[in-house]
Amino acid sequence: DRFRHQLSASFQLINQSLQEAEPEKGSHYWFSVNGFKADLGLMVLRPSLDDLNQLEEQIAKSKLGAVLKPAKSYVSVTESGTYTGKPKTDRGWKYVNAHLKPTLPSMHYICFYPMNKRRWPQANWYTLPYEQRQKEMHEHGTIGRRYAGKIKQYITGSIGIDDDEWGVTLFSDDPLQIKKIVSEMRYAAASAIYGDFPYFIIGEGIDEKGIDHMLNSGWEEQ
Ligand code: 76R
Repeated sequence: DRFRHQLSASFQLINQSLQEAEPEKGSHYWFSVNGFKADLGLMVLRPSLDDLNQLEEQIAKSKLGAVLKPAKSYVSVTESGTYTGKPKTDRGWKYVNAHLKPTLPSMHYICFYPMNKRRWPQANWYTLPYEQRQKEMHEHGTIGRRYAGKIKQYITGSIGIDDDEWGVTLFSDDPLQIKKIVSEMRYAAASAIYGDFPYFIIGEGIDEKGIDHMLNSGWEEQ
């Protein structure tokens, strides 16, 4: 029991240093993972790999880190689509900046999955002419924009950084909207012909109280 309270205290310290760095140095989102792939999830945005490493070290050396077993990890850099060219309006620049240096939303559900574009002989995204990729991404974007207000999406690039090519992070207050947008996009060529999706993670955002509950309450007597 004492040990569990130490874990809570350890979590508080980690969360405190996250909060102290923000909002100047990024944003973060804690979540409870559905299914037994993992229990606790943390998405952190920082301006450099160095900042991320420092945080990873702090967690690894903490009491909480001593009991956590890494289930999945993904490193990538925020990206804003280029197929529409440079923004021409203030609203356009606002959109780009909001995707390059996001403050993660407080929506209740998070979905994360990596994505690759195929390099099959008959379906090679990387040998398509720019105009065709632009056309496919436009169709893709048209579907996406219908979810404005219901889904917040962040595309992060990971070519040369992690195992897959992009990380897709979706936030929503309604998990069925997540299922819906991903299903709908599957039928557009950008995903239907060229997309591969190694795995999915879905979870529920939790605050300090929720994490304290996860670490401390409801344990069956040993
Ligand atoms: O031209 C345009 O209008 C499109 C703007 C746009 C680009 C360039 C855009 C819009 N995306 C772009 C790039 Mn996207 N996105 C995904 C997924 O599950 C799946 O099938 C795909 C996972 C989702 C759910 C999603 C949502 N997008 C990309 C790229 C990089 C491709 C490259 O560079 O070659 C990937 C991998 C990707 C994947 N996308 C949108 C959305 C949504 C909701 C939008 C509309 C956003 C808005 O206008 O507010």
